[in-house]
Amino acid sequence: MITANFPVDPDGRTHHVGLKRGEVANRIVTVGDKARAHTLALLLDQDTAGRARFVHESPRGFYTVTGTYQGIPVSIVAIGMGMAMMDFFVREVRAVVEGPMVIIRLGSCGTSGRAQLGDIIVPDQAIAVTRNYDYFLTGHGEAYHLTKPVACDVQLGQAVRAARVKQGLNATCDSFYSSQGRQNHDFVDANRGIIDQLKRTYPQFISMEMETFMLYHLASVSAMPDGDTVNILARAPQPSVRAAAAMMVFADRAGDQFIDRAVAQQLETAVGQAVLGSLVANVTDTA
Ligand code: R1P
Ligand code: URA
Repeated sequence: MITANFPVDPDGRTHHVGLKRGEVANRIVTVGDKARAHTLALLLDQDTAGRARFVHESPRGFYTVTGTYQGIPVSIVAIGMGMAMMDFFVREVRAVVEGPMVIIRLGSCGTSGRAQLGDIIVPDQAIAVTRNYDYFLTGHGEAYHLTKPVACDVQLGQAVRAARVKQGLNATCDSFYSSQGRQNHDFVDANRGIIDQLKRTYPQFISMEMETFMLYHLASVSAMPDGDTVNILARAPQPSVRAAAAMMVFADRAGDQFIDRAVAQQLETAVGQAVLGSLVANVTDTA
């Protein structure tokens, strides 16, 4: 029977991500777009000696490749954009994977000036920036709400961080446009001051994108079956999902420049290799 609480089809496939037990590994690299997933899939062990590789696209556009990297099972999952898609992805893969999980997001981001085009940022913390709809209804309060920071998994963050990588606080925004301070004359966005507000509130602010906070947040409240799922202040003593992110700087907002597509593709392969390497090599307590 399909329940309304957590719908899965008769084969056990979750309703949006479309995966069932055995189709997704407990070590995952998640990306935004399918082309990046294809680039990363080329880095996986190739199909010799009949080693099968699983590929699946759900009707909602979640695209999964499962194979091995250096002999260890890994999945690459393209989820699209935004915190809601990250929420679907993390919850639905968690539901069909046994035991501890490690998830690294390989994404792109903009920077307000503390980094340069083509830099890699591994944010040790992330906040969410959300539009305050009441401000646009009433004119009262702030137009955007900034949360407190949530941290990545320390060990995993260190593993992903290589010599050239920058760190800092990432702002995960609920829009590419309004809450990232892009000016658009078609809408009232009240966002001229948002980047300065971020810099003032969080001096370590370095990057803006649209998913990482949700990944860190869900990891921070994930619990092993015997963990404390009730007292959120106590936090799950042993999170069942450990998370980090590596983000390529595609937009320099201070210099108003966007990365060249060819440069971005080279970057994706290099960062992909580093991320897959840390996913399989440096994380000790994952099956
Ligand atoms: C916007 O262009 C998209 O790029 C960033 C943002 O978070 C948003 O999803 O990440 P990805 O490159 O991973 O999609
Ligand atoms: N992704 C974002 O969300 N913002 C940028 O400026 C670049 C990539």
